Amino acid sequence: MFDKILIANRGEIALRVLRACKELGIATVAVHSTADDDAMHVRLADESVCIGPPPAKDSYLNIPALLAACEITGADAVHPGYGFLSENARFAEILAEHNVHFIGPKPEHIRLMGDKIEAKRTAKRLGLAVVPGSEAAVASEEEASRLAADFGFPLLIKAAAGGGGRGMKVARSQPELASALATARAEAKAAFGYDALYLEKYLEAPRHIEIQVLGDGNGRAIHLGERDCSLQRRHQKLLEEGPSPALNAGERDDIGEKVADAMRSLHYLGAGTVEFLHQDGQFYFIEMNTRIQVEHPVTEMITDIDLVLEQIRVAAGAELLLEQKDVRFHGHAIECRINAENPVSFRPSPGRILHYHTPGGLGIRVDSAAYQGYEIPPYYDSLVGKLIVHGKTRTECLMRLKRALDEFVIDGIDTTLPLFRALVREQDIVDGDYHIHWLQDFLARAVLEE
Ligand code: MV4
Repeated sequence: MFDKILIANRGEIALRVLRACKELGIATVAVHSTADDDAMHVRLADESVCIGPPPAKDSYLNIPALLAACEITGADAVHPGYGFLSENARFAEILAEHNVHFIGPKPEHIRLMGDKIEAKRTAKRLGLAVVPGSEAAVASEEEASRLAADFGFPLLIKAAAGGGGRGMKVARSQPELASALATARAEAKAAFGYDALYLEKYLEAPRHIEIQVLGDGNGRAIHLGERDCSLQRRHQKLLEEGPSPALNAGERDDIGEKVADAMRSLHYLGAGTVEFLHQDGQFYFIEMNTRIQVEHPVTEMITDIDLVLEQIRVAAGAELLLEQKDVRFHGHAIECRINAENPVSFRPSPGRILHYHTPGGLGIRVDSAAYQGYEIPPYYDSLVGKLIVHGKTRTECLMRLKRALDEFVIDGIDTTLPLFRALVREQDIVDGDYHIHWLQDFLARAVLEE
């Protein structure tokens, strides 16, 4: 096992990793920018190293500074959390070259899934259904037109380097195709410096359902069920839940086993999330994330498996002791991402938290690095904390969630708490009847009703 882990992140996920390390008896190193001198992850770690000025590119993304911090402290492993360097294959390789373990997948798998065309090709080869579309990069307008004749409109043009919704364009008819292709290519080039594009049949109103996996790199892999992450605004998830209201136990086992099999064939190492669109009872693979995700607590609450602890164990070379039959699903969990944003305009609202009171009681978990008097810096994402609620049934979970949202106090800044209080009272949410465009439609309606 590792002796000392450096956590190359900040905020609630840095705390989450720290907690797993403490329970394993592993020493911890926090790194921080000068904007995070007063951050909770710095206070709770055994040691801390300042790695640069506030902009992330100079601190949390600064590989030489992180290497120096490993060297100074003698850390033998790095946990990257999510975001920042978590899906940077080169970072994982550089750490290995310096005899520091990366707590995450093999670099080859990070790289493979980073190219969405390669990821899709791999998923298909491993037996997962993909959205009908081009099997390689689309080179020209003529080729796109030929594919359109095969698949029909509407079509979605995606960037190979994209993901998370960046650089996508819908084409609803032949006359729209050329300009959609040109715009997508220019945007991909500008955003990623890589303009390879691919094309898919556009699904009008699917759900976003993702499967959590764990592998030990030697052919053992399990799935931990799904999370329904359809409630998003501009590709930012707001509320996630598991199990998905759209699946029954048979469908869950079926897709889960297919995904676990694929991960066994790959010899996947670490935690991962395989993303699907789900429409009319069918699953279509779209992408895979090779990191721990923000919404991982939903899965932890319904399986009682500590995903970060398992990540650390398998990264240290331990074999996966959990077998699929050991994974038991119980009850229902919902996570709300509480952001420091205006709940109507979604404008970021950094600043000092004057009053802070978190809800408690049975089935309530709050993952946050916030505290009374803490000043949220303007440089990073606006997540203040995650409220995760568990119940024996979805109904019980929603009752507890309503109650917990009413208890939560964060004063001094704007937060998205009022939005969640409204959301959980919407009939469609109560019924679990929503898709990836539901939230945008709701927000448009809510403004009209004001
Ligand atoms: C799609 C799609 C419809 N059809 N692909 C957006 C993020 C990226 N991960 C994939 N995305 C989509 N891909 C096909 N063929 C619709 C979306 C999409 C979406 C997906 C998941 C969650 C929210 C979304 C919001 C808008 C569009």
